[in-house]
Order: sequence, then C-alpha cells, then structure tokens
Amino acid sequence: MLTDVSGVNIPSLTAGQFATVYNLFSLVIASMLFTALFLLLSRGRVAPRYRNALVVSAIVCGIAAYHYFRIFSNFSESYPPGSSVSAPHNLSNIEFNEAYRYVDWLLTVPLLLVETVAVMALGRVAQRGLLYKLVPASALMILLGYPGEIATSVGSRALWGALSTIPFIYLLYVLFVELSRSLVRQPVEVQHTIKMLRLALVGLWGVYPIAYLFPMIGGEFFGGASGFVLRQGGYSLADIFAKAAYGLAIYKVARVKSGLEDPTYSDDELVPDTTSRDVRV
Ligand code: RET
Repeated sequence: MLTDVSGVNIPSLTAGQFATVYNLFSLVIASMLFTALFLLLSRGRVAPRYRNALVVSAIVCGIAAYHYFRIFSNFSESYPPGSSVSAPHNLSNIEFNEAYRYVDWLLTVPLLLVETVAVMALGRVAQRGLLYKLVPASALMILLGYPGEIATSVGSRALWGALSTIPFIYLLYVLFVELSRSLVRQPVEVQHTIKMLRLALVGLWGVYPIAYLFPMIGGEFFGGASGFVLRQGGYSLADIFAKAAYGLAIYKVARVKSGLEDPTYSDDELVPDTTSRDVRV
C-alpha cells in the first residue's frame, strides 16, 4: 500500500511534498514548545484549583514536542542527504517509525482527558468515576489503532481501524454527555468556551480516523506519496489544535472562572496603576 519500490514504508516524495511535511513537523515543534512555556508561566494567573489543569496541558505539549523532534529527525533521515531538490526525493532504507506518534497519543490522550475533567471542577468522586471510564477507553483506542497503522494490507487496516472506532465512539459519547451536563453548572461567562471545547472534541478528534482512512481510499490523491503527505499533515495539524490550541482554551476557562470565584484573579492586566491593587504573592 504505502510501500514504495525500495520496500521501505515511506513513499518517494517530490521536493514540494518533502518540504510540506518537513515544515509542518517543524511548525508542530514550535507550537508545542511555546504553548507549554506559556502555560507554565501563566500558572500563577489562575486560582490554585485550576493550576493542575494548566500543568497537565503544558506536559501534554512537552511530550508532543519531544515526539515531534523524534518524528522530524526520523523523517529527515529517511531521505539521504543530497537528495536533489527538484527531482523526487529518493529513499534511504530507514523506516518511518509511526510508533512515535502512537506512543505520543498513548500518553497525551489520557492526559487531555484529565485536563478536560479537571477544568470542569466536578466533585472528586464524579471526577474519578469519569476518568475510570475515559482513560481505559482512550488507551484501547490507540492500542487497537497501531497494528492497523503499520499494516500493509487494506483488510487489516480496516479491521483494526473498525475495532479502534468502538472505544472512540464510547469515549466521545461519554465526554459529550458529561460536558453538556456540566454546562448548566458553569458560569455563563465560560459556557461559550466550554461549548467550543465540546465541538473541538468531536470535530478535531474526528480528523484522526479520517486521516487514517486515506491509504484505504487510495487513488491518485489519497494513495501513495500524496496520501502520505495528507495523512501526516492531517495528524500534525489536528495535533496542534487538539493539544496546543485546546490547552489555550482550557487556560481561558480556568482564568475566567478564577476571576469570578476570587477577585484577586480578575483581569488585573486591565488595571492601569498598581496603587489600587491588592498585593499578591
Ligand atoms: C485511530 C485509528 C483508526 C480509528 C480511530 C483512531 C482514533 C484516533 C484518535 C486520536 C486522537 C489523538 C489526539 C491526540 C492529541 O493529543 C487511532 C487513528 C478512531 C481519536 C487527540
């Protein structure tokens, strides 16, 4: 399927295709690193009960930055140095290791669920009950998807993909219902952002199985080199939104709720002089 004439699992790319994937991986690294930095530096601007959500979100971005470093160098090494820039990039015999991505998801998806549940600020028992359902389902989804991702036949890709979709649907259902239920208990100021988070979960997480489908659709556009670029591009952009942009939305919810619950945290950057402010440590 993705196997090229040389037998490695990565197709020969044109210079433009190579540059597209190369630059996207580089963009992901920058987005993840600096979102992690921002979230860590902003920790003190939210109330203590929400700080954990920001730290977890920063860790998600940090783990992704590490894996994208590995993916980026693996990708560069799959093409021998000195490949012509105008002719198709020839392959080295280095395999493209999809395991980096799946190990990344195995760690980050449960953490994304933890940060989502943390920012809802449910009771301890409700929080634990929800995570007991969500975390195993997310791990199962990723573990079942991996054999399909590296499969060389359409049949086994379809089979593992279908199996992985079962926990995926369950997970989305539970999250959607819980987020909707928690909406009524949230202050009006954050309801819009929480609705956006809910939409992002379905819309963005849905990109992954769609990108996974491309090699099965095949043809000129979805198969071969073009399909490889689309799939890597789809996963990479979805990762930026599902981890970094999502983390920033979580920060916004935490910040607004902190301000409403404790005036010390209300929009202090809008206060022009320091004399009227409480001194805070
Ligand atoms: C796979 C295999 C095919 C079927 C399904 C999949 C779902 C993957 C998802 C991944 C989400 C990743 C996130 C990463 C961000 O950190 C494994 C592609 C349903 C939903 C949110």
